[in-house]
Amino acid sequence: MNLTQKLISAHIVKGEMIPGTEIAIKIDQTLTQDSTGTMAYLQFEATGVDQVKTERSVAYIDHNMLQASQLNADDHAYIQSVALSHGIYVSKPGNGICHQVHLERFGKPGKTLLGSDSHTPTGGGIGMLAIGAGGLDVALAMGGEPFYLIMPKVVKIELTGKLRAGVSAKDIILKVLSVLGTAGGVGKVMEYTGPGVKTLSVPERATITNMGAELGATTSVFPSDELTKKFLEAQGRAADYAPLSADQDASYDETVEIDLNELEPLAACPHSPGNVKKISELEGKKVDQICIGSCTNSSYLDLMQVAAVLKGKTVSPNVSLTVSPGSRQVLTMLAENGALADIISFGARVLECACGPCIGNGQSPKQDAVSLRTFNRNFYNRSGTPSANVYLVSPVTAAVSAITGVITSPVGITIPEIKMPAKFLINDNLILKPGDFKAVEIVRGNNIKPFPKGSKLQNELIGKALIKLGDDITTDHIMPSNAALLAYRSNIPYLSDYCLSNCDSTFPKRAKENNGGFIVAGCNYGQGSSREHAALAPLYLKIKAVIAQSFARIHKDNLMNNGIIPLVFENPKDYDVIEKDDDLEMDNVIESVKTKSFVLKDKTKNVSIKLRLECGERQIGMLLAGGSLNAVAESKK
Ligand code: MIC
Ligand code: SF4
Repeated sequence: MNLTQKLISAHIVKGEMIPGTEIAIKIDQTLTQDSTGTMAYLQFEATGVDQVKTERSVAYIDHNMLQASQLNADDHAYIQSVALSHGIYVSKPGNGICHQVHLERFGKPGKTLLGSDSHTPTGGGIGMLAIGAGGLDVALAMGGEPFYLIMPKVVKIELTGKLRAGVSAKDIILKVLSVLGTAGGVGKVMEYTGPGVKTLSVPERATITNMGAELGATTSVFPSDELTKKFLEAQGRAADYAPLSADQDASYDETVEIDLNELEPLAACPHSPGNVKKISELEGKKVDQICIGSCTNSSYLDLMQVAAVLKGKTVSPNVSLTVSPGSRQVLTMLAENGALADIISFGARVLECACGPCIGNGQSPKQDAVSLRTFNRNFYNRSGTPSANVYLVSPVTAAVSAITGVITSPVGITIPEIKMPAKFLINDNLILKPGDFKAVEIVRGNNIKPFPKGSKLQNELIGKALIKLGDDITTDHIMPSNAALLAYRSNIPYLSDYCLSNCDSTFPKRAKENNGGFIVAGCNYGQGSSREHAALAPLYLKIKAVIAQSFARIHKDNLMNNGIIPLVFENPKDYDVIEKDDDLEMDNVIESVKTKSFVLKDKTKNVSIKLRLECGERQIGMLLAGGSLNAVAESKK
């Protein structure tokens, strides 16, 4: 068996490991973060479960850090109180980004992890089966329900050779993205093998598995080996180690070969992580802003390399440089060994250990800026500046470019080798253990509004094509997140007024005037984040179905969890037929869901279009009931 099959077979509770069929797996650990967490815990409370049934569940507070009013602080107080009263650990604000901290303090090779954040696959860097999902799925998993997914195909990514100086793990995943594209991983797990694996440290592996999310992959995974063991020992967690690898004769559905010797520094150009070019093609481009950090690239290793490049130099006069360490462990270690002083002396603006600019929470660059970021996403307007051009690069590329003020290749620059520490600094005083607290009162700020619930499916769906979108619409298009909106993650009525505003600001108003309707889109609809708000806001606006050429996994599940039908064209060319404002109608909907085959009448064009529902058997019941919570409630009757 390959490693993915081994991990799945150790957790499978329903179905068989046949790619394309529905399976259910037991979830050992969960994580939530605050921008999806408030909603996830409201949903968890709705399930009526008293104490979590997982081995370990952790609530991180790392996204909504800007406290421009009481709203975020209120949500944080709710998360802390609801978590502690239900047996969930809390990582307080300032402790770091969920994925970085989970890797450091909680992740265990061989375990399953479900997280309400699309970059949960970071845990694959230590051999976990770590999957991102909507908050509702995570809420159900906390209550002991298995997680349902389509058994993925497994892609072998065979790494040979060794990276040259100046070439980084980030360049490996950018290379994979250039080969497979942003939809190339849908329905697949990326499994890294080959002699190149042992040349990559745990944080480097985690950079790669983290950004596997940008391929649309179910997850990505590395073997758990001697380096994993050393990493866990250095975190004081030797007992959590378990060796894991694929069998010698393991078979795979596809293979991608990457010779690390031949890689060169790369960048993802605006506005997609899949728009990859060589740094050598971009060299000399003037840069206005550089941001180093995010769950992809803010480890001890990353920032030590950055500090080594910046030491004794000065930031280019035209560049604003920010550095956000991934965790307090990283920041404290840099402070203790003097590297932080090198970063500060260089002229960097050191931000707190959090997502920060990665989610548009501050540091929006100036108009038309070129912003170089070590992050994982450069979707349109994610930075908060619509005209900005964001390039995704490795930390060393970012660091050398901060010196020169133009995009610069790090190849040829002497960067001292950074060794992984034999012992990380361990201080868990910002992690609250539920056992230490008794009878916690749940605190609910008045911004927490009831979330919309789906209702039983109607047999006839009538409405307009309210919007016609192209390919690769991201969840940042569907439900934008920025400093102004993040505080409203627990207030869907408010957020829904911004739904799809990155594509057409009149959409929410027209949806309300028309009592809902349909969304029509091209390929890979809903790529990017796990935010359920990208389904809840359309649900609130009475969107009945989304008709697309194809969907991204997490968003499609979120739609179905909330009772919205995701339909694909039987003949992709029919996409061209439907135009905005066409009157659409589907009857016999209940039977159509059961047979997964629909006929859509475009009354304006007077044509019938065949549509297909691609889902598991359980999701049929969910759609009929009007969403996952209704289906679970019905099953308990
Ligand atoms: C992201 O990187 O897009 C986020 C913000 O972390 C999201 C979660 C969210 O929208 O709250 C994700 O990746 O799932
Ligand atoms: Fe936070 Fe950015 Fe990572 Fe999302 S991608 S978890 S916003 S750092």
